[in-house]
Amino acid sequence: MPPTLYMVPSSPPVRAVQITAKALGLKLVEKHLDFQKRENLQPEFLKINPQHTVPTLVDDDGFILWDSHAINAYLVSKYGQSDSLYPQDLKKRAIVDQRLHFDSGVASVRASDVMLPIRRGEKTSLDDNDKHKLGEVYAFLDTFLDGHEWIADDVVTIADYSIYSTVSSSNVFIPIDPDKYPRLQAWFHKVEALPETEVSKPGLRIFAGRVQSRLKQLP
Ligand SMILES: N[C@@H](CCC(=O)N[C@@H](CS)C(=O)NCC(=O)O)C(=O)O
Repeated sequence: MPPTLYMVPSSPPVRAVQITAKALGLKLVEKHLDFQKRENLQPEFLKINPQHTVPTLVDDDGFILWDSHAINAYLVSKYGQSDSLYPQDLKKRAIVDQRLHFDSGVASVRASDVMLPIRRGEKTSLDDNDKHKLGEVYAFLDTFLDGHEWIADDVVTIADYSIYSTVSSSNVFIPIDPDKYPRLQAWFHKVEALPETEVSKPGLRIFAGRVQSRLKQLP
């Protein structure tokens, strides 16, 4: 029996897990939760994940894990034919982990800070502070890419998938300026062209449609 993924298609971290599963050739049973109906706050789901977040994975043996970064590392370690997406080599893995923590602790947090007030209808435009917050993330990422093909290594890793999922969402609000962040822009197009990222695009389109309908002035 394939692992089950509790998910919402528009969620950036869910999309990162979908991409990783696709890259591994792993089929997941996707269980959609309806956040409007607060299905993630119902007792049945809270028993699985008391933090009530998606993505949440339940593996074939009942093992439960949440947080997209942890899930992706687990999936590659358990189901990967090789370690290239999450290398065993101590230093290579340390760099991938650093990028994953950057996504988890900086990039996705700032993206949420900017996006959530708009998604909730509390704001209909972006201010300079929003632009500064995401601009700084783009600048950091552009620097990480100096001398590197991919975000953490010379090969694609799960750090590319997580950061792509976050940046493809931020890009809806504040498009990457190719003059300021040429390496980031080039990397973004390369990740977008990877066949495994296709699986995440319907969810990204839902996300973009919702956000754009709430923004008075499109970027
Ligand atoms: N760091 C987590 C973030 C998970 C997260 O916050 N997911 C959001 C959707 S994008 C969620 O489930 N929110 C519902 C809630 O917190 O109740 C990850 O990478 O999985």
